[in-house]
Amino acid sequence: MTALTRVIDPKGAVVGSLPQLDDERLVGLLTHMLRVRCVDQRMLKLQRAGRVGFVGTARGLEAAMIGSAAALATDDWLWSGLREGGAAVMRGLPLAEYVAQMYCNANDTAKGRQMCNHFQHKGSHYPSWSSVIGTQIPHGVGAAYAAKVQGKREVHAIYFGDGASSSNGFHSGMNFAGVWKAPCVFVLVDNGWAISVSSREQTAAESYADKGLAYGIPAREVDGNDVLASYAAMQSARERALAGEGPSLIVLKTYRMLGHSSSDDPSKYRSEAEVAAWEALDPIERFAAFLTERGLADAGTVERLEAQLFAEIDAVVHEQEAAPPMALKTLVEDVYADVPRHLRRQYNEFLRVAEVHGDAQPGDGAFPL
Ligand SMILES: Cc1ncc(C[n+]2csc(CCOP(=O)(O)OP(=O)(O)O)c2C)c(N)n1
Ligand SMILES: [Mg+2]
Repeated sequence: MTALTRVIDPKGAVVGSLPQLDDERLVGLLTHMLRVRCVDQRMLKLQRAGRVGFVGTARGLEAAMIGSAAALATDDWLWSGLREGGAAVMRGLPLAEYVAQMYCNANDTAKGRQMCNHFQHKGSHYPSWSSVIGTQIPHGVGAAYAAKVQGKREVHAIYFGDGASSSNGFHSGMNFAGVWKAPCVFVLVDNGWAISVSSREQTAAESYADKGLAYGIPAREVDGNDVLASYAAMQSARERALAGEGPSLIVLKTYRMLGHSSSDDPSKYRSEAEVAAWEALDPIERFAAFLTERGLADAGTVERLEAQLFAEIDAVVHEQEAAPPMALKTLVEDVYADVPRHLRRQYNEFLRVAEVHGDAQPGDGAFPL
């Protein structure tokens, strides 16, 4: 068992050792966290209006994701669980590609082959999400081990949820990583829930950090609503991996404020009092209080930043709503050099159906709602 590590307390007062970050980077962390929140708000609104199909938000998880990912270097890799799209944006995934993926339009780099809200970005070492829980864990470990064999100086940060810590992928990935001393960091985002299963009922272990013991992997529990503690935890785990000492497990304790996804009603399985208790621990308000205390923010900073971010996001949404749908022919591309006869037949049938019923239509760019 480990004690919860903190750098700033819920009121924003310094209670631990501050990581070395200059003022610009500190304010940058606030902006990145706010961008995650604003993008989520917009996407949820679009989903409710029937413009995009599905959204899973990260409200409440902004510090865990942004703080930990900010300590990664450009050459490092980030393997996402279900909610780290905002970290990918911070690391270089263009917002336009993010939104295009939500619409699965012609600019979607996954070519409409993923469910929406499942991002990928080659340029920033961000492999495509898998909705199949825990499968990214052995994939990330394998890639980390390959990097080690090839003598590359890079770390693979593998994110997953409390629920995913019960998956086969977690156990096999942790075991291989421990034995091979793979240069990876396991980031277990304990956000309180795995859909309707409470994280307290997910395991009989006293702490998720205990799960590292069986695999010889050092683990610590960190206050995931503390962006600086999340940063510091990744920074030291990364250094350990680069020094050849092997993987670490970081447990970021936080809370998923909204439903599991846009298809979920969390009021069916959790109390308003529980949600309210976590609302009071909001990671953005807490970090804004810290910045204010240091003279890096004032009472209007969050509001001003939000206005800028919504303007940025809305411009991108306009542009992507107006983009055409993915071309039908992409259905049969990329796998075979020459499209085989059975696929050609199916494709021709699609063309016939599209001719009779019409192809998918582009949006009319009429955002905001
Ligand atoms: C192998 C597998 N089993 C079940 C599911 C259904 N499922 C989707 S999300 C989820 C819970 C995931 O919880 P957690 O790992 O805590 O991630 P969170 O959603 O909290 O970020 C489940 C069971 C799935 N997608 N894949
Ligand atoms: Mg969870």
